[in-house]
Amino acid sequence: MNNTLTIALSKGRIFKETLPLLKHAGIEPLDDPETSRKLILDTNHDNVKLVIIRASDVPTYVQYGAADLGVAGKDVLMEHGGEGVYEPLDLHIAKCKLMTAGFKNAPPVNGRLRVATKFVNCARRYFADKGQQVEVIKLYGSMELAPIVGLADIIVDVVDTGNTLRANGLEPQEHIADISSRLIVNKASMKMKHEQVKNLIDLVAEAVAK
Ligand code: PRT
Ligand code: MG
Repeated sequence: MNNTLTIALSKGRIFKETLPLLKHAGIEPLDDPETSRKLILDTNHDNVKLVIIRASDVPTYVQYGAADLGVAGKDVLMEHGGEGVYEPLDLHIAKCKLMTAGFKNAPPVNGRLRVATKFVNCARRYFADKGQQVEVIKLYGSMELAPIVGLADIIVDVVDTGNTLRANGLEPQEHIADISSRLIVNKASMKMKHEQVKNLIDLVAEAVAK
């Protein structure tokens, strides 16, 4: 094991909202991922690197130890299952809700409800717990389109303001979970790099509490 700490982050809201927390911990990237094409960003510490990847890939990188730590939405973590990672800290950033959504006053569905989502595991679990038989259809984006074109009756997606849903004639319906981003840690890194990892968690926790 080396003494480099690798932190996996996604571009966009998670990167933006994590930056001040890392700054409080004394870590500042030397490049901006929004303008740089680099996938590995150096920081002001020789032994701290940031890897910039898709939001849904963050738990996988941390699970396999390709990154020691990461920041991921609870939606992404629930979908991944959380194997091989600890989740020591709720960062209270990138908050939203995982919800079902559909047309207002939609007529009742004959037969199995068709649910389009990228959160297939979350959706299956949610409807199974309710004892409702559904057909889950995996999509990778633009879920709002599915009910409009008749691909599905409803969708499961993360919702913040609900503006995207409303702009497409849909409304948020059932609340599945409150979502925020979490700091996650590879289980082996937590043991092998305990001092470094613990120190970082403590500093980030301090920044969250401020
Ligand atoms: O974009 P990509 O496919 O690479 O991945 P991603 O969409 O998962 O990444 P990103 O960066 O968009 O989201 C990262 C995390 O931010 C998610 O996993 C959530 O935990 C969290 N988050 C918080 C959100 C939102 N708020 C949010 N509003 N993720 C997505 N959205 C979407 C929403 O689905 C809608 O399409 O943003 C759009 C605007 O939302 P409204 O409700 O305000 O209109
Ligand atoms: Mg996105």
